[in-house]
Order: sequence, then C-alpha cells, then structure tokens
Amino acid sequence: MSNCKKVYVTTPIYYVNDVAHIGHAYTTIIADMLARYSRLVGYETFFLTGTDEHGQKIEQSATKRGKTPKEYADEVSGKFRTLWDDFDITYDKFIRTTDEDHKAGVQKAFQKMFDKGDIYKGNYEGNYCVGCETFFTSAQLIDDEGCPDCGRPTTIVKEESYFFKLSNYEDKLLALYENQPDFILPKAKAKEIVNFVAGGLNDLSISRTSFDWGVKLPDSFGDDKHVMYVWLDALLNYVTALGYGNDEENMDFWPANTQIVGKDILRFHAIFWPAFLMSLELPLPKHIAAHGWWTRDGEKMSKSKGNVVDPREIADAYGLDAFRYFMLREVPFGQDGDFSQRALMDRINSDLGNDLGNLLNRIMGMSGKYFNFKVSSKDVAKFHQKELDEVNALLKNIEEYIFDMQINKYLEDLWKVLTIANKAINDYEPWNMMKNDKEDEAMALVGLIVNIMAKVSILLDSVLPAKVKAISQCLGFEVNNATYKSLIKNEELLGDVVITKIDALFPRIEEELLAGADINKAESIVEKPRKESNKKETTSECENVITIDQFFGTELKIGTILEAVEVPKSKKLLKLQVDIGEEHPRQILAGIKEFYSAEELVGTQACVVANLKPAKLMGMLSEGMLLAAKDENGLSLLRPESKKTSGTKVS
Ligand code: ME8
Repeated sequence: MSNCKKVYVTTPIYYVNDVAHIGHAYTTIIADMLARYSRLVGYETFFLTGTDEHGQKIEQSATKRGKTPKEYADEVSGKFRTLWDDFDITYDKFIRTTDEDHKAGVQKAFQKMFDKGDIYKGNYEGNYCVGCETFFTSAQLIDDEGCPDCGRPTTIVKEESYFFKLSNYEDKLLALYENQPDFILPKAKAKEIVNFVAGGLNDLSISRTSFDWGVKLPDSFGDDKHVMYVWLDALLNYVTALGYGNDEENMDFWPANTQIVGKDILRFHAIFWPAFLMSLELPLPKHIAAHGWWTRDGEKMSKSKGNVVDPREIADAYGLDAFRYFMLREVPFGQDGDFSQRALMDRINSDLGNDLGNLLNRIMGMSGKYFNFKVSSKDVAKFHQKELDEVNALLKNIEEYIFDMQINKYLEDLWKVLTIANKAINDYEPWNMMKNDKEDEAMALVGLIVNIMAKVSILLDSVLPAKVKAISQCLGFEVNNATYKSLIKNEELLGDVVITKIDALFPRIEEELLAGADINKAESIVEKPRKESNKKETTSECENVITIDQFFGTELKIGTILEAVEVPKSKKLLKLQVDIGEEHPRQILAGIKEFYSAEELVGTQACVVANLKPAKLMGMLSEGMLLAAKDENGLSLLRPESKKTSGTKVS
C-alpha cells in the first residue's frame, strides 16, 4: 500500500429509512480518519459517502408518513449530510442514488453486463425479506418463515426477473480470496465468505416488478415494469460517484483502496460487488474492511427498542474529538463493542486527559517557568538519543497499522510514545536539573518532550483534528505534509519554538457530577458534563504550586439555601436554589442526597463555587457547586461557623 499515490476511501451509503446512530457514525469516522491520514501523508485522496434511497423498504417508510419516496429521501438524506457536516467529516462527494448521473451510470453498467452475456431474463420465486431487501432459500429461513438476518417474516415473491450469472463467478471469486488474502479485512473474516462461496452460488435476481421505486432498466430493454434490485443500484455508487458511465472524471481513483462496511453487509461487498466488477471488467478494490457491531447493553440498537445512541448527543456532551478517539480506540476493528458512557469517560480522563492533555500542561508549565516559553531542540540528540531511538522505532512502521485497519494498535503505539515522554520527565526530574544549574540538560529534556508531543500530534491529526490544531498552536508549529515528512518520515526535530499557553485540552470529567445520572445508560446522557482543569499527576512539589492569582481565579461565596427538592429518578442529586447575593438565586444540582435530606438543608448556608461554567445534569441546569469534604464517615458541607450575608466572599 505504502507507495500508492491515489487513495479512494468509501463508506456504505446509508438507507434513508432510519436516523443516524453511533453505528453509522462509527463507519463514517473510520473512513474520515483514513481519508485525513492519506491526505496528510501526501496521497491524492477521494472520500465518498452518501445515501441509499431506492427500494421497497424506503417506499413503504415514505407511504407510512404520507410522503412521496423522493420527498422522504430528500429529508432524511439531508439529515445525514448535515450530521456529517457538523461532524467535520471531510468527504469529497456525498452521493445520492436518486442523483440523475448515478441512475444513468447504473443503466450503463446494466447494459454492459447484459452485452457481456452475464444477464438473462427468467422467473423468480423465493422468500423475500423487505427489511433486508434480500431473497433467502427455504433452508435459510428460521422456522420456515423468519429472515435469518433480522428475524422478521419473509413473504413468498414470484415474479419475472432479470438474473445476474453469479454462478459463473464462483471460481473467480475463490481465486480472488486466495490470491489477494487481504482483500477482506480483518483477514479472519475471509473464512466465512470463502465457505459461503465454496458452498455454491445461485444466480442473483437483479430486477423487481412488484414495486416502482428504483432505477429503471435501460430504454433499449423496452421493459418498463422492471426496476433494478436495490443492491445492484447501491453497490454501483462506488463507481458512478467517480463518473462511471458519464464523464469518468475521477475514475482514475478506481480501484478503491479501502471500502469500509459493517459486518452485516460484508457478503454483499465481498461476493456480489467483485463479481459485478469482474463482469464490468473493472479492477477490484484493494480492501473490503468490515468492522464489528456496536450494541447497547448487549442488544442491537433499534428505534423500536428505544435504545439508539444518538452520536450528536454524545459529541455535544463529551466533545467530537473525544467521541472519535473513543470509537477508534475502544474496540479492535472487526470486533463488536458495547457502548457505555462509563468507558467513554474513562478514556477521556485517562488517555486524553492524563496521558495527552497533562503532558501538554507539563510542557507549558516547564517551558514557562524555566525558559520563558522559548524551547530549543539543539541539545536533544546529545542528551536523549536513547529516547529518540525508542520513539523513532515505534513510529517507523506505524502507518501499516492504519491501512491494515489495526487502528487501535496504531493508537496504542502512539500512547507508548507518550509514555516515553511522561517517563522521561519523571526519570530526569528537570526541576532538580534547574536547581543544580544544569540548565542545558533541562532545556534538552523539555525539547525532547516538545518534539515527542509534536510527532504524536502529527499522527493524531486524523483522529483528533480540532485538538491537534490547538496542540500545534501551543507548540508553535503547523501540522501539514511538510512537517509530517520532516518530523515523522525523516525523523527530524523541530527548530526553536515559542510555546503559547492554551486551555486544558481535555478537562477532566468529574464523575461526582454525573452522580445523579446513571452513566451506564444512554438515556441519562448529560448535555455538558462539568469539566475542570486537568488534575496534574504531579511528580514534584514545585509543579503543584499555584499562585495567589490562580487561587483567586476561583470565586468562592457564602450561599444560603432557599429551596431544596429531590431530583426524581436520581439516587444522588438534590436540586437547590441558593442565594449568593445576586438578583436571582442560583440553581445548583448537588450529589448529596445520600447525606442530607432536602428539608434539613433549607435555610442553612454553604460555600459555593460561583464562577463554574454552568453544566446540565439530567437535563437540568446547574449554575455552581457546593464545597464539601468526604471521608469514610460520610460527607459534610463546608459552612461558615456563624451566619454570613449571602454572597460574602470566601478567601
Ligand atoms: O446497509 N454498529 O445501509 P444501512 C456498527 N444501504 N455499525 C453499524 C451499526 C451498528 N449497530 N448499525 C449500522 C445499508 N451500522 C445499505 C448499504 S452500500 C452499497 C449499501 C453501519 O443504513 C455499518 O457500516 O443499513 C453498516 O454496514 C451500515 O451502517 C448499514 O447502514
């Protein structure tokens, strides 16, 4: 792969009969990561996504809503597109199967397959699942009726149909799997496909007469009552998007490098699709990469079960980059994963907050305190060749993980590099170097850490695009193809840089404030979990010292609790109205229900953090925080010894 100049990456085109959920976002984020990475390393890249809008299922969904299929498709397709735009998905084209040029391209392909002798007319009788738009043999059905994929009842459909001679391609497909062992990724998934094909392939019915909402056959067939099978129409999007059958403008991107699909549709992409391409005499994609399934509490997500996780809600609550990181890091590509906010929070606080964010804090702290923010790499190699060698060894072949779809391994290795940096600070103790007049050595150490952060951030650009922008601003360099080449490919170091202070990258998400919400349930997603500055994992006393100004950055005031009520369904939260000397009382949600009853609080006072960014907990606004101390004997609010005027400053 590595010397490929053009990279074409695709997602499946999503059906417009459903709202986007984290499963769709997952596929799209993986593809977006590949596309961004490819662009950064200098490959000419084309990234395609879009919507699949024909077929009986869509027709039925539209009718149910009193809309024409096109009206309905416009609406839902628009929602997908807006979501991807809001998620900064860097697609080069968003295709819709209702696009006129797509339909024309599909008709051209149909004609070509027919001219080649791969399409014939016959009669079809079979068990059809409308939900999956697929025919099944009687042997495949559950209890003689149920669809083996979704369990819903199938119906017997008998109709005149055009067929594609799939059986002709059995041997060619088996040869493909043999000769191109990484055609299907992860490789372990190839076995089930090989077995399926080796078991014998029936010819494929590729037209329908029982409904109307689809691409018509080419006029030359004079057969108006047929529309094309939705999977033939849909799969061809990958080439019509490049201009196949029309201007061919971007056909030089074909064959695709990586076509990302969910495991549910691997069979269509690993059997039908290459057979269609062989018939069209087009080259085959390099990889069909099938990822696993996201479940919610172990169950498939569906609107009827009400357990669908909305990607927008998660990204709003936790940040888009954190959501991207979590999806890419949490589950090895190809395996299933169960979505939980607890796991997401842990990743944010640990990997992103501590390992990455805190390292940047340390860079800002050390460079500011010791060197007035000016850092030179001049002596890094002199004092730290060992660490540089370790870093370079880890980064040397890391690209292979990306195109092998071992994204979690890619991220694991980047985190190993961060560990080298965090460990170096602990081992070399720059604060002692400074005390012992070894300023050059301290500068080399800080330079090493800055360079490690710069290298890692270049390779994280495709995963955390917004945060990497912030990191590069802080370090005073740009993430682009030139810096990729010098810092990663050529293993060079940055020149002199001036560090600029920025806000904490991934402020810690405090679990206590999620306390009232059941963080393992999707329903209780908080819109904006309160975040506070990164907690420092300190390695020396001096790093933990704050100035008086920093202390006074926190506004502490005496508040009088005017009202207190329990928050229904929450084990921990009380909703308080607290007078802190302002025109209106503040609403504060406090996780103290286990320790105080609502009644006993009314009229008492407590110390309030008054300038905390408001947060929403269980859908309610919280405009401050009460200070409390908790030990094994329980929790006590911190209160003035004698009554004070509401709003009195605490210092
Ligand atoms: O199948 N976990 O469209 P579709 C992970 N139109 N990924 C999931 C998921 C989950 N729970 N749910 C959906 C179609 N996906 C066809 C494709 S392509 C020529 C035609 C993702 O809207 C996953 O990528 O049902 C899956 O393959 C895709 O959404 C299915 O989307």
